[in-house]
Amino acid sequence: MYRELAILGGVPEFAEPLHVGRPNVPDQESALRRIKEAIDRRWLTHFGPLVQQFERDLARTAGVKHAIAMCNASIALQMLIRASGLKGEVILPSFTFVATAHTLQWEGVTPVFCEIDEKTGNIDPAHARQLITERTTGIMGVHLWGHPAPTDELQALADEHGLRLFYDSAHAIGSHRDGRPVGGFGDAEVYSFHATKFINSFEGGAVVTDDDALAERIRAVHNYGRVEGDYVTCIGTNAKMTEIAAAMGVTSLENMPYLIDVNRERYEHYLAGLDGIPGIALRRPLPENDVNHQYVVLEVDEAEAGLGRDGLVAALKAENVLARTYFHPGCHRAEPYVQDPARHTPLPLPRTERLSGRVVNLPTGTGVTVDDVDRLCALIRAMVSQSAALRSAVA
Ligand code: T4K
Repeated sequence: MYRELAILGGVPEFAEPLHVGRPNVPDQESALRRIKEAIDRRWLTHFGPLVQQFERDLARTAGVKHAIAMCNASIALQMLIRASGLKGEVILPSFTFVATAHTLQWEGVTPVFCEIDEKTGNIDPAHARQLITERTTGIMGVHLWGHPAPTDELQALADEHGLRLFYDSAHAIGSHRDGRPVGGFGDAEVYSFHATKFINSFEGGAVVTDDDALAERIRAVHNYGRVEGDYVTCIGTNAKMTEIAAAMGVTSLENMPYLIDVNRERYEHYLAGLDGIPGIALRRPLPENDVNHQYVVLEVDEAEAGLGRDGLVAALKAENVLARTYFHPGCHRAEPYVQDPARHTPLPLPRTERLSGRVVNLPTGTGVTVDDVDRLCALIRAMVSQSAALRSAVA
């Protein structure tokens, strides 16, 4: 429809859709070789050699002693919550993927949604402090879009109130804060290796921690409660990672420096290509945060751009660019939590509401070329400069 208006400045169409979350498969040959070796060994799951290697590689990446690989990050979060004995209420940002909240609720813990710092999109420790009650047992930080949360402030708050501090680090493997890798903060962190993550194992997740006792309990709960042989110590389940998943995980992880370079190169093209477009700003990392750039996030100021975030997403979709609005509208607006705001959202969350209505995630990673990025930026520039015409087309 927009193209018919002939207002897109002659920027060519994308013949194939551009996706956010297109999986990276950096070295197909090695992944397939490892998968074949696993099949030849007839050792397909249950702590096989590839899972063991992946766990060693992950622990080294995180700078911690223990990594426990699992079938996905949601289950890894649940195993962590279960093994650590969290109860009552846990404080977390509303501005995250709903899995962060659901895993707590699924384990019988009440998620209590906290406000964010609008500059970073991450949890605001000052608001977290206001939410602490006698029922609070922990804080679940999130390194949103791979940008590390304020770890020092959260640690100080947790220490002051005797709370467990965990991180949902689904987006953040390979990111650093003040030179320290994400994975070693708080009592434990959880990575995701879902296909859409820049390091993937088809589906997968892992808990990383320095806490020996916690690691031992997680190992038990993720394997039917068994520690050695058939000796059962607790009620567990089956959350194990397969060898096939680990084959992909090991291969992805050994290519992480290359994949971060790919992400950074695309981010820099976005930075240059979007420079000076009124009302359009790329979210940038704080100086103390070195990030993996797996999410490229644009903020749209409707008053200046003349086009709102949702209008931009619709206009891009018509051009075969499938942008995402991670994480609109915030967990506190999700059906299961909205029904009991006094319990889940005792504070108003105006910053979360504002930011979640203004951001859009753009395609990056090996699934797009820098030429695609340059063309996409030119499209956005044309859309904003012709926003009045676009607005009447959307209406
Ligand atoms: N905590 C946080 C903060 C998270 O963001 C997530 C997951 C979790 C915890 C839980 O982790 P896991 O349990 O998943 O390990 C996706 C992912 O399913 C989810 O992993 C991710 N976060 C969330 C942010 O996004 P969808 O429904 O938006 O993804 P989907 O399947 O629609 O795919 C997105 C795009 O990727 C599509 O445009 C197509 C493309 N794609 C996707 C897949 C799966 C491909 O091209 N190939 C593929 O194989 O949830």
